Amino acid sequence: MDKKKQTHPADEQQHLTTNQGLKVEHNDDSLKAGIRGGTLMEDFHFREKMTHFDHERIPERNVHARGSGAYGFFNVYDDSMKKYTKAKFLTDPSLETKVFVRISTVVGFRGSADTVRDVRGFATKFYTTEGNYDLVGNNMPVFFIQDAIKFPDLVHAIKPEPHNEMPQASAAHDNFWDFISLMPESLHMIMWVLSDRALPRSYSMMEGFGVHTFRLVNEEGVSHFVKFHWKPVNGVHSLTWDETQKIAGKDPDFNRRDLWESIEKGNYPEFELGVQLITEDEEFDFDFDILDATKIWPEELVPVKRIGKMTLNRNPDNFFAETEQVAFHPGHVVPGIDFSNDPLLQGRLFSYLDTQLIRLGGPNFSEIPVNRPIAPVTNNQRDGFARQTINKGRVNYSPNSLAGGCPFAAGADMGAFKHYEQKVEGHKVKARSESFKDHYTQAKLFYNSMTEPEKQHIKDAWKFELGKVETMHIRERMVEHIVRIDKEMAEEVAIAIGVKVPENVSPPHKPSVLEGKRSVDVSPALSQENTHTGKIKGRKIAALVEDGFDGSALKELKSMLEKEGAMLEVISKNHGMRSATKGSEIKADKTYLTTGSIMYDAVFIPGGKDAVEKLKKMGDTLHFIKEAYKHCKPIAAIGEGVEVIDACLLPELLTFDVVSSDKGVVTSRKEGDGKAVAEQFIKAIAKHRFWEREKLKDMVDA
Ligand code: HDE
Repeated sequence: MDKKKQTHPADEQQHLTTNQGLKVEHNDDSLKAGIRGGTLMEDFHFREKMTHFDHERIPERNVHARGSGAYGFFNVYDDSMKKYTKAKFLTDPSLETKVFVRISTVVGFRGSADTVRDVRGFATKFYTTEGNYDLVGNNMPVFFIQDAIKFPDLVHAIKPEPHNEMPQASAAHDNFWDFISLMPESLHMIMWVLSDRALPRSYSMMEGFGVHTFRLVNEEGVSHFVKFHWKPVNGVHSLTWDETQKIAGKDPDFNRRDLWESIEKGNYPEFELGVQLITEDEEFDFDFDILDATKIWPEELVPVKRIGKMTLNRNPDNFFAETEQVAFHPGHVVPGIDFSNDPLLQGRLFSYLDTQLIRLGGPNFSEIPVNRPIAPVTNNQRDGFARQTINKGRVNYSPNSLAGGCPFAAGADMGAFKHYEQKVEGHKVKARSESFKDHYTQAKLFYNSMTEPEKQHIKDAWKFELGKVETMHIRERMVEHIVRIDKEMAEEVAIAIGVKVPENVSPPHKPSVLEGKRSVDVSPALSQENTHTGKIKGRKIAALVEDGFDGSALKELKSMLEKEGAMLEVISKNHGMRSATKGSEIKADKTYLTTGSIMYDAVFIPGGKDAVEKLKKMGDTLHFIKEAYKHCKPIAAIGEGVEVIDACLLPELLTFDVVSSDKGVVTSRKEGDGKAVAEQFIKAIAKHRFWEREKLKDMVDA
């Protein structure tokens, strides 16, 4: 007789059950002794439900607590990397390697806002056929400190102060700048953190860096030093400081939502993987130590070779199960990738495994679905909290004869990982190499490589950060460091924070071992303005619409934007359908109450006499346009729509029928110019910001 097939509850109707699979009859009242009586211990359903709830929270990550995740895939372009590495996923173009990426802020708690000034973590788990490889990087190529032993101090200093737990997700407080003022090795990283790189417009619009020097090792056992890069296909784009603060209130999930929505809409974020490679012989050729994580290898000295592309194309199904429980570790490597002696990296190799034990409750976190490798796992490790694998057989030790010696260690020729045999010699010392003691050259290099607007943003960021420091001698010590980077910057900052620029600041120390080595004074690759690709994929454009708008102009623009992977949202006073004079009616996506200009990259105002008469008189509309203008964003209008821009009385702006993207305001009163306006508007959106307007910002009341 056939046995009844056992099915999983999820395959049947969705009955409510206990964790034992027992169907539950009543979920709204606990079991009581009489209708007004006490609750009975016997109510196992109540106790199970409540106990589970009581244990729902796990410790958030000490750093990088707030993150967003996505699945995707990686393809290497060709087999040219065979010369450098035996890692299959980097050399076999026929392989498509599944990935999970988690992008995070560093300082804020798990519920903090996305758009704070901070480094972004950029961690990628490659599920390769040879085991999981984790590239646990950041969106900045250097780090604050040179030796891992200072990490607990750095993190204590930057996190909220321990006596009152303030401020949240911000470095702008005394403890942090006290620490930094005494740690000049951090100054290069500080320049990055004060730059626009710390305010990404979108997770698809930032670079990623492995930061440390790693090794690639080929089939012959020859090693090259390598630095890893992620280059966003969308280019690098940032928010302005004013926008970030307003967005933190209006939509604290701004970057997370943007990532989620782009993937749902099929505008998949894409990043090219790049490598900088040098031979072992070149190790001492540069005016920095390649083991020092506070230094970049300027791309003009060591070019980035783009070797493959990652596409993020699937959102996780469950935030906790996947994004929260994912466990990265720089020590998760595959054959062909190895470590350097960078003392920061060496410390990380200890910390990441250690932290997962407390965060995920024991040693079996690699069995959680998001962490599970696709390569088979066979070893003698057993038991521990929440063990999932049901190991069979009696043998759990090695060597053994009872299981025929299995599982046995494979040779490197059978795909096993073999540590690179580096010769080491030296005294056991707690000390730092002299070659690590140049703390200013690359901070200066970064600053000198910025455009004028980028420099101004850095100066403004100093003013904000140090302006929040209450202890005057910390402000003064910081200004002394800034003098060694750029005198003019120090003078401007000093005035703003009310201190004097000290006389006779000692010049920066340059270790003699680094003198006369390969160097550059300017690195154009450091300016994000040089990363723009002319594409508008992932950008969001607002259209301001009321009843009686010109539907045909809006429709034309919408379809042109969508073809380029951008998104148009209709904003109106109220939700519901807006009637059109020409073309078809359209649904309002958002109202002035539920959104704001800060959430968009550009603004469009279609014509239509009735609509424009209303828009011109609406304070919210005028504020929207003025604020977009102040944030240097493209604005376009066609037909009567131009009158709404005129009504804003924007400084130094006279709208003519000049259909040009030069100034970022694209207008024409001629209805027939719809296509030309749209084309120029798209060009302006690609440029993103028209920084020359920044000098007018005090004249715009928004
Ligand atoms: Fe991390 N870091 N880190 N870090 N880090 C963690 O690991 C640590 C450093 C980075 O999305 C922790 O699982 C030490 C550099 C990312 O889950 C912890 C040092 C870089 C993430 C830890 C560093 C990073 C982390 C906290 C100095 C860029 C988030 C939770 C030696 C190359 C990964 C966890 C995710 C997370 C330790 C410095 C990137 C405590 C000791 C440099 C992207 O283990």
